[in-house]
Amino acid sequence: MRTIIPFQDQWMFTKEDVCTPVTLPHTWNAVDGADGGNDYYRGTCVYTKQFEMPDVQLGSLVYLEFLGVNSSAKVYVNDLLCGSHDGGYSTFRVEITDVLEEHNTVRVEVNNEISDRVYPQRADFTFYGGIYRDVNLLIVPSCHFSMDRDGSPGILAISKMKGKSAQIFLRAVVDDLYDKIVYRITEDDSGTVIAEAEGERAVVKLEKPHLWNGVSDPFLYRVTASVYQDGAVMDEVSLCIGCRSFVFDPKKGFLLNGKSYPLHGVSRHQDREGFGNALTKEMHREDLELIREMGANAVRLAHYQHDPYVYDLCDRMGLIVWAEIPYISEHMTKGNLNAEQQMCELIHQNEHHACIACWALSNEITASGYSEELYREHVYLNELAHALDPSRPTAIANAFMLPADSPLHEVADVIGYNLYFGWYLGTADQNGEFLDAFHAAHPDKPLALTEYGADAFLKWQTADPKRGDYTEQYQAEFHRAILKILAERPYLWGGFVWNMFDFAADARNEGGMPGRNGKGLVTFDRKIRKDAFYLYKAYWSEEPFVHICGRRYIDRPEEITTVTVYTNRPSVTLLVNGKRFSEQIGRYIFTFLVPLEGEVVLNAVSGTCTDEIRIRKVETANPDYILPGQEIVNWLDREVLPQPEGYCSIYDTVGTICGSSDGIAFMESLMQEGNGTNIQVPFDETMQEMMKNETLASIVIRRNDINKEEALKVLNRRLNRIAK
Ligand code: GCB
Repeated sequence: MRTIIPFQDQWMFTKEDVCTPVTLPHTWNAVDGADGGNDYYRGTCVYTKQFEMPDVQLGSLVYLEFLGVNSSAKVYVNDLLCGSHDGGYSTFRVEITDVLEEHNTVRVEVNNEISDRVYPQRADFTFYGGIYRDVNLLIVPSCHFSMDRDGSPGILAISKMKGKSAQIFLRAVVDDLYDKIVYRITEDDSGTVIAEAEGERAVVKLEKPHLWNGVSDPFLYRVTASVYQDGAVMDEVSLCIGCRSFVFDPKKGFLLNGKSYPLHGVSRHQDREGFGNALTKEMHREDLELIREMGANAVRLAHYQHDPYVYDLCDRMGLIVWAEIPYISEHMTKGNLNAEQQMCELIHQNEHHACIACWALSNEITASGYSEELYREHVYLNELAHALDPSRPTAIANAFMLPADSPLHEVADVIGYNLYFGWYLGTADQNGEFLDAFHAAHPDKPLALTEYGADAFLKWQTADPKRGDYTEQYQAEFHRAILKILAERPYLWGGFVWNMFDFAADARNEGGMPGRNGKGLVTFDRKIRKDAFYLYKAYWSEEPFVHICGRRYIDRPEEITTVTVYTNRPSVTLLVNGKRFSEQIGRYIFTFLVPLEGEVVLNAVSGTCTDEIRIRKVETANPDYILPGQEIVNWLDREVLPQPEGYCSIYDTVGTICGSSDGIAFMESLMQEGNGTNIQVPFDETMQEMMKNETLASIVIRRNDINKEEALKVLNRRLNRIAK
């Protein structure tokens, strides 16, 4: 039988000749990858560990198994190169049997430097370097389930529903000669044996199986495969499966086991404040528990393969998963092999999971431009994913500027658009209009809103939320609008909030938080649920609760303040300083207009649920609540920059400016100058169309990497020379 020895302790880590003892998981970018400046260390670091010869029977093989090393690794034992791996998110194994001695040293050279062939390279998140997931030493007998099939468990188990019965397709790859392979299917909880089968390939039929039914009943079976030689079991592998059917219907949306099951989804990036991507199991679990607490039933595990434990938890919690590889933001001519390898690993390592609904080929891949080569690679990846797993559809998440007539829409089976109307540009309602227009053009393509979101940092508070102000209030207002849009469009197979958690994107500098993408509904340290979290909880969760919004908006200058309460209960009573103020009957969102005087304690009561916040009346608005730089909006109102007759100015819309070829050239050069992230977006016709109602001033105001007042003046001078 195999032996698994955890290999997390007593590593030495060397970065630029400085050596420190570390315990895995570990990253060298936990701090510099999350503090802004796009200057985190990207290079090669070395991990070493000494170990004694393990107890190895004659003929057994020894492997080192890595669950995630970002981005590339070379593994040496006793100074001999035993293997290497490109791609930071998947499991890989390296055989070390023949190089072992009495005393051994393993050395792993890890690098996260810029590459032209390993994905991802351009994306809105930090590529933390390190051995940031677990490492195991595995000792397997000579007759064992294969360790060399793209990091997979060596067995395949996929279930497919046929009417009310399920067919379980089983396959094993065994290295060495063997007598027989036996599969035992048990109920995972009770251990009751349901069926047995034999052979390298087998199909087991379960009549009326207990279905895996999403969050309400995520029932799992366990498949245990044993390989026999000379009458004895040599190796055993077990994994969980579930019996369920998924349908992505272009008109009815998502169906689970034949019934409509709208996907209430969130996206998750894995990193966390202070830890980067080096997480414990408890942290992974906490993330998924927060997702469940909010009532979501689906999760987009973005933008790469997540820790194996996360897919296990999603199986157990009944969360439906969109799985993807980090083929993102730009196509790299030399990157095809790597994208294909990452797809093979994603599928081979995870195909048994009941939770996974689709394999996504890419994310916003046309953000840096479209090419024939990019298209061909999608066709290839699509074929590959189907060949590896004919049971699941492929998917793609498009950038909003990808036009509805792009040939790329023909490739993947299901489509998602990432839309940011109401945040980067335009108004939230435009998301609905965009989706309707695409749906009308492609009525047979299952469509989802795979990303939408607005940044909020808790310091910024207001009674008058506006797009781009980074306040907790605007974020909640934005999500309220999107919830309506989603509810009104049953043809969508799902919506995925971007993002469940704030995350690090070292190239960012906005909202007064360098290095942070603040679109999370929960803070980067997972400690605070923003108001918008409770909005979703009201809509999606059945666990009774009541939440008063605005607990961080304490100092309020308004005479009468709006108090918003979210609950999934049918009524709310508000108490002001202990006295019953008003009772309302309604759904999800309740608003009370409360006259303010002095210190005020607010209590909301809904059945047995209660919540309390404290606010106070102040004479003038608290300046600490307003993001520095926002005052530029007032400055713009005051100082009117020149607007010569017949010529453009920053007060004109992109549509007006693009009325002449000079204007278009001006916009093209402006977009080239950057947008505060490390992704350059080309200013093509679609982009022009999307931005046509934005004034130049409103675009500049959103930039945080520049002196806005100065930039507005300079741009205005340039625009004043362009005739309308
Ligand atoms: C996107 C990307 C995601 C970014 C997000 C944003 O469309 O897919 O990686 O983080 O936008 O916040 O801008």
